[in-house]
Amino acid sequence: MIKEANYTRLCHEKAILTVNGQFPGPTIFARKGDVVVVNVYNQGNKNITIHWHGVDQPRNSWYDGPEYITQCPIQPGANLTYTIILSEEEGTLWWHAHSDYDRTTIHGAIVIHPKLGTTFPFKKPHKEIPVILSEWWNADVNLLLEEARRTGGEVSISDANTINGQPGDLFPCSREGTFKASVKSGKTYLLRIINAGLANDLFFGVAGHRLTVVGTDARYTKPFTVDHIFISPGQTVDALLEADRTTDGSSNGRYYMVARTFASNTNIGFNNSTATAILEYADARAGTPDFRNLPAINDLNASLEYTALLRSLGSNDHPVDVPTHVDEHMLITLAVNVVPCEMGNGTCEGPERHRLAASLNNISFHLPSVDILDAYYGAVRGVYEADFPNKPPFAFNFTDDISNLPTERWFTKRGTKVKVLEYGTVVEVVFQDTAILGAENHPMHLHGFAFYVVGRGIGNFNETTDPAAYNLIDPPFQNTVTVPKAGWAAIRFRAANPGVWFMHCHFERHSEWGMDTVFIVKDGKALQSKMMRRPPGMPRSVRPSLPLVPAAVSRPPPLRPPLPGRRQLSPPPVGSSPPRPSRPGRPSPPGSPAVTRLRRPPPSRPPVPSPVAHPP
Ligand SMILES: [Cu+2]
Repeated sequence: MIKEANYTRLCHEKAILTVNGQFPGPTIFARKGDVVVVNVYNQGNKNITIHWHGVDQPRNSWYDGPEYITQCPIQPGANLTYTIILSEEEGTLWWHAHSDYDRTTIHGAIVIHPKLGTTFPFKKPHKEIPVILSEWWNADVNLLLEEARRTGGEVSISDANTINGQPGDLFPCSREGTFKASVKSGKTYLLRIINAGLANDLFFGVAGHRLTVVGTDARYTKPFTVDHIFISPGQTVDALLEADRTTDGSSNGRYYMVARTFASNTNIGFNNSTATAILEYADARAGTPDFRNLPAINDLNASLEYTALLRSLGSNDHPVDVPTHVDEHMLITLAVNVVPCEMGNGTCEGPERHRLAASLNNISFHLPSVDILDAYYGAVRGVYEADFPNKPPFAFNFTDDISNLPTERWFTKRGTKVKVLEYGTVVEVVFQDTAILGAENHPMHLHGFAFYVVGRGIGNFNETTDPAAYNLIDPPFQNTVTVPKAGWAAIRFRAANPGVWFMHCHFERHSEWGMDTVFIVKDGKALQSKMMRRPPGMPRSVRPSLPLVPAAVSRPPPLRPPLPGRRQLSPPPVGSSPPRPSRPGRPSPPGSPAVTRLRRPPPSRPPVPSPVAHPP
């Protein structure tokens, strides 16, 4: 049941959208191979969809969830029964809203235990501890989003990182609610860690204890032991914690669990707060918990060193099957961009007063007004174009210093372009970050598949030399890969799941701006390689057809020559959107002068100079 409920965090009460009144939402417990049926009743005040993150949903993209990709939204008062087909996944996944910024509060864990008669490939833990990492905004985040869609500027950063919905006792008014996990000395615990946040890569660790990572994204890994983990939005980590401490002279038997942002681009706004929870031994004394120091806020090496440790387990029960032959090579550039401001040149709140955007291969994805799956299934023309390119339109030094990139590179174009694959095609995608408006990590998430992350590097991908260093033996199998700042990551998957599958950056603002595309995998010949038939009761379109770009701004304005010393002054972007008119069925919240509710004003940018003001 989607409904509003009042929650108080940081001394501030507000109504948030919840599932069954709970925040974070309820956990779905299942076993490998189960089929889970979930009835979603929308008693909220806006359109909504739910996505089962990391569930491959074989042949069943009908119930995958992303709004206007595989379904139209569930309107207020309506309901939809999702069928969630688990197959190879075992470990921790999660579910979340896939409409607007609703996943801020509408999310929860999916815990997939081994099949009956099988067990974990490690010592059975005494208990399991959920660790859902996320963010809290004091303001209504969908109002902030609406404002950003209007202005073309940023969405304000959150007010706190959270652990299981709580900022922890380093924040005001937060002592009482701080999440506590009780442990007994001598026992082993399985932490099921999820990064459900919208904007922040995170480091996470537990004072006085190390963590032995045994899984990620519902696939087992070779175990490795670390002081802290690194986790991007969309990812999960399963880690064992040995409760091997006792209360002694120096410790109260209380230990902080600590989560803090890794900011890959410190030129943009980011949340640098530290969320805490407390691990408490049965014989704990009152007093301050021990603290765990995490890597510095911008410690790129710490994030890379952690990620390099991830390896698939590769046992008899959990074998590795990396495709060694590739049918289709794709190089996809990731960029934060601008598009012309439709309100009049120079009046938006993005860099140089353009509208913020983002792109894959310089196409900024435009959500259609009916879902792509329905259009594909019903052979409806005009909803999408099947010409998403296998490489970027321009070759340039993608990761060059931002000040060396000409201003023309800032601009992108909107389009609803998808990539169509024959059933069974082996695809290699190399994601290449660009420095266009600031290099940054990007957690790229693919629906419908997990993929092997066969390579990763800093700088520009070299198709001649880099593949030689690929790991084709035991690469990690994930559904969300962290593409490193000013670097690249290579993934491989076999397109043996027919349907329509979204692929997007799991930084919400980047996805909102258009860092998305869609794979359509065609049916194969055998019955078991064809999509299931359209189930009854899918929601109908509620949105009028929208022009791709308002006619008045179908051409970009003339570009100004680069201004020496200017681009460094313009903070590269954070937060906002292509202009999507507000949707029918989503009533404007009453009394909501969103602009006055921004926690901080957008960074001031110098006015756009007139041509005569250019230096010679
Ligand atoms: Cu991104």
